[in-house]
Amino acid sequence: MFIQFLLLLLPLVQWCHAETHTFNFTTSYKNVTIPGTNRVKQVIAFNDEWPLPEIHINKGDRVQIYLTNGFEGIHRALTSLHVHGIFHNTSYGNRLQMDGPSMITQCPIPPGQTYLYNFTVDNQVGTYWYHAHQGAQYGDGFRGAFIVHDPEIPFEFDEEMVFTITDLYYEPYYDIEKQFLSRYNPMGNEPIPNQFLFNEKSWGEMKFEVDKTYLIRFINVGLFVSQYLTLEDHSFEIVEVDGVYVKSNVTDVLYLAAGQRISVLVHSKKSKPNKNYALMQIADDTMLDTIPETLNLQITNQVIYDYDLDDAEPLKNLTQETLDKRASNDFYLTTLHETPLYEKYDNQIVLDVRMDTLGDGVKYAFFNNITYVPPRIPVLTTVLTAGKLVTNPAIYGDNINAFILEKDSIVEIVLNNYDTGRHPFHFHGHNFQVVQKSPGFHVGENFDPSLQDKMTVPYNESSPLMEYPDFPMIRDTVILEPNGHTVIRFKANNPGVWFFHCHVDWHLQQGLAAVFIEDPQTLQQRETLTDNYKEVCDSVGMANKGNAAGHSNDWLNMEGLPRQPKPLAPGFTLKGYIAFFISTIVGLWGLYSITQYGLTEVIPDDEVTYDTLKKVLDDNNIQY
Ligand SMILES: *[C@@H]1O[C@H](CO)[C@@H](O)[C@H](O)[C@H]1NC(C)=O
Ligand SMILES: *[C@@H]1O[C@H](CO)[C@@H](O)[C@H](O)[C@H]1NC(C)=O
Ligand SMILES: *[C@@H]1O[C@H](CO)[C@@H](O)[C@H](O)[C@H]1NC(C)=O
Ligand SMILES: *[C@@H]1O[C@H](CO)[C@@H](O)[C@H](O)[C@H]1NC(C)=O
Ligand SMILES: *[C@@H]1O[C@H](CO)[C@@H](O)[C@H](O)[C@H]1NC(C)=O
Ligand SMILES: *[C@@H]1O[C@H](CO)[C@@H](O)[C@H](O)[C@H]1NC(C)=O
Ligand SMILES: *[C@@H]1O[C@H](CO)[C@@H](O)[C@H](O)[C@H]1NC(C)=O
Ligand SMILES: *[C@@H]1O[C@H](CO)[C@@H](O)[C@H](O)[C@H]1NC(C)=O
Ligand SMILES: [Cu+2]
Repeated sequence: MFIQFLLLLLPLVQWCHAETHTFNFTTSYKNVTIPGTNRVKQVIAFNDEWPLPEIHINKGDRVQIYLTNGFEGIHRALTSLHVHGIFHNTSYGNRLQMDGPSMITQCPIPPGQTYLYNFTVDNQVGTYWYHAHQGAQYGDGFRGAFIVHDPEIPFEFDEEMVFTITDLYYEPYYDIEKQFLSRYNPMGNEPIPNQFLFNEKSWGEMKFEVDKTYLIRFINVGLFVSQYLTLEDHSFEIVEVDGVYVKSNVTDVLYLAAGQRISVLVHSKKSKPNKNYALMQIADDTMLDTIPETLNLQITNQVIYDYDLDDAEPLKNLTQETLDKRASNDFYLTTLHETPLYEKYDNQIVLDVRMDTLGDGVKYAFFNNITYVPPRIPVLTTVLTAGKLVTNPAIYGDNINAFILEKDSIVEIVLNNYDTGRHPFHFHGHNFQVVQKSPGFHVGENFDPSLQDKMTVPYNESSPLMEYPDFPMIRDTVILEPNGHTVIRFKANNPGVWFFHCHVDWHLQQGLAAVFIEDPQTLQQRETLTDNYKEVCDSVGMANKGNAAGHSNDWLNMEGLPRQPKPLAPGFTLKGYIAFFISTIVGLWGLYSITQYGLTEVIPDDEVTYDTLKKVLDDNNIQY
């Protein structure tokens, strides 16, 4: 009896130890000189400071972030904040409206408004990060590490370090976005970064002492490009991936796609070495359509044993091919706690990934031929105000790839890539088992888009490419390789409205996203919209009730719902033809050169005439 009483008390005792961390962040634009260069870039600061702070909490703690939109000037941008990888599990009293993706779980925050992100981190530990979830905004530096410390961390080390890696664009994100999603970029060429950073600097260093074990957490906070890491004459022992402990795996090359995290143990030299070492950081150049001469793909970071010794020289033998071969493959990692494979699924959802040009000449990205177009009001508002209609897919419209999941069902998502690009897919509110992950196919070959379907190897359930692992890898961001497939499984045990999207932010802007509406009936019982939520929606003129189009009188009325553009017409009009013809040439030339030559400024946005385009091309010596 007494023991039982003590046991009852136990959670309370733990609760008493939980801390609350409160932050007051006001966004603003700020021009900073990128350390190590003389480049000035406009970044997004919090309270006038950049880089943004690392957030460190303990498991079970509460976090309260007051985010005030302080953007001023011409670009009074909207904003929102998402902590990547946190589950916001409502069974612990959390609320979904703290997740952050704009138009999914909240209205975007306009200048002058404050939104409170108030949540606890239950049953999760490890390496996470926070970033803006509004357009490509986080690319301008609205990002930082979010570490959840584990009082019972299952390995020993002497010291801990956190490092971010990222790509960087010098132009403000809103300008690049506009150039990217334009008919003057009909090939959909992703913008080429200007630079790569280590911990938001042009290069970094870490100080090592002899005979120590370091826990090093790496986070790719980039918009686009995956990167390799390798440390001269030391090896990495992988112990955590995306907040999940794994059985120690020793490797000398890591590969991190945008959004992914890997923590490693590194054992320093037993006795004092007579040199310092290079921690090389190498961009995955297969993701870049053009590689400008000015772009440095390799950064030499320093591991310093002794400041009196010379800096380490860059390593010379790092070709993409050798790195690719040596990098650890997450599919073959095993979780420390050996969570068994979900052997069967209740619900299989096949998502075919394609890229194609629509009638407005812009290149979009699709799941099953539907490109995500944000609804009129946040999906969460629809879920919480729809009453019994909540399980009727029609109220979510036909342009967000909405899927309704039943409570506690086992869901399998099959991703087939009918595209030549690498796509790191991220799921909000969950991590998932990676049960199949094919290699890329026909990588590097000259690719004929009309053969896309033939060159793709979609998942064939009757003859899977690899054995299903007994204890599959579990993570929250997984790569889908060029023309290959990836299959993931999870249990629908987290009622919510969860965004599923490519973490190459350019592809998200092109519409590569779906929305999983999980056990919405339970969500309706547990959650109501806070006054703060409704206030923010009021201030941007969005209804606090209704279907995807914002109607609550007739829930099936989709009038005014934003929709994807019509397909390219089979026959072009003369004017359209000339515009398309020339813009394709400009497209082949690449977004890089459009930016370089400032073409977007001289090409008028709406009325495109042959003469204006011809003049632009002639003026810039572009052959056509
Ligand atoms: C946070 O900012 C608000 C409004 O600017 C202010 O009233 C409040 O005192 C601040 N709180 C803290 C903890 O700094
Ligand atoms: C940063 O510099 C650019 C270019 O000079 C300028 O247009 C912009 O307004 C500046 N931003 C801030 C916040 O000062
Ligand atoms: C955050 O949420 C908790 C639990 O609902 C609540 O007790 C607390 O007052 C909230 N914090 C603020 C500042 O509203
Ligand atoms: C590069 O060369 C060094 C020294 O020969 C070797 O230890 C290392 O494994 C090589 N790295 C790669 C990625 O091939
Ligand atoms: C380590 O990872 C590699 C793949 O990168 C895999 O082949 C190997 O089995 C793993 N070893 C352990 C002990 O997990
Ligand atoms: C999508 O479009 C492709 C190419 O036009 C076509 O082959 C395929 O059947 C379509 N898929 C669906 C699910 O409609
Ligand atoms: C899938 O695999 C089975 C068994 O090997 C085979 O019979 C079938 O033709 C395959 N399906 C496709 C679409 O390739
Ligand atoms: C949410 O919490 C419930 C109750 O503890 C648990 O069964 C479920 O696994 C949790 N979901 C996630 C995604 O952690
Ligand atoms: Cu992608």
